[in-house]
Amino acid sequence: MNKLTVFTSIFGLLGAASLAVSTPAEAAILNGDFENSLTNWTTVGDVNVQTTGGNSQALLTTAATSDGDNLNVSGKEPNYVGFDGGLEEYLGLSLGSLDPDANNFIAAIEGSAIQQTFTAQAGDSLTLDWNFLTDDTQDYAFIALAKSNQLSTLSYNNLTTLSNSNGLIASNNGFQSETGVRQYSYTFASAGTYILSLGVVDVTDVASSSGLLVDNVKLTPKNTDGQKVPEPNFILGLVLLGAFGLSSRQKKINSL
Ligand SMILES: [Ca+2]
Ligand SMILES: [Ca+2]
Ligand SMILES: [Ca+2]
Repeated sequence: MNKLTVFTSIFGLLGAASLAVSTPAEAAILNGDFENSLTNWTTVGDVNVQTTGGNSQALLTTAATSDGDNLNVSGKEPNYVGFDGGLEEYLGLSLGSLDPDANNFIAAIEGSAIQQTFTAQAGDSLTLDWNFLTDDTQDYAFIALAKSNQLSTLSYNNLTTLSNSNGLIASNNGFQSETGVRQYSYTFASAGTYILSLGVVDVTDVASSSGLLVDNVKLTPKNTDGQKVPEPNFILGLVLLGAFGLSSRQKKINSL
């Protein structure tokens, strides 16, 4: 190995190390397990944290206290949908994007949501646990996920709707029925700043409420394969060891 090869190897490794240092080891979805209440989340409408067995989850509902609906969990009313200043505008969605079929008068009327902005790299995976709770047949919950500059282009068909009228079971969460806990997963095709919104809406009328439980929202970096990404200091340590190893070998070669 000549000197040029040694230097090329060292600088190649240092280049890799500086890349690793500039990429955060942990992705930036904060308080995705809601163990710190609703910190780091923007909330609209009726949202609170429900804690059972030492575990906290976000609970969103369409229940308005003004309708005498005792399923309300925060004392705040759900926001109306489909008008300026309503739920869609708060979330950055365009008016009408939450209506399943406005031409046939199947429109979202009022609802609640949570939102958080974060940065993802290509190949990162977003996962979260959700449970749709309902006393109705047309209400639904949704996930809206888009790059921050593309959020307003989402339509109803781009939303992930969280409801399953064929698979509902009896609920122990204050509502008649629920889907049970299910997991949502999405792998990002490109890096960027993304906005994640989760919400629940009344459809057609404001009666018979629905709710959404959310927990364990997290971003997993692409190169973990189930293992933790090495800390930057550890990577730098490997590079320095490699560099020392090479330079001592170079001395030996020079002394021959
Ligand atoms: Ca939790
Ligand atoms: Ca309803
Ligand atoms: Ca309602």
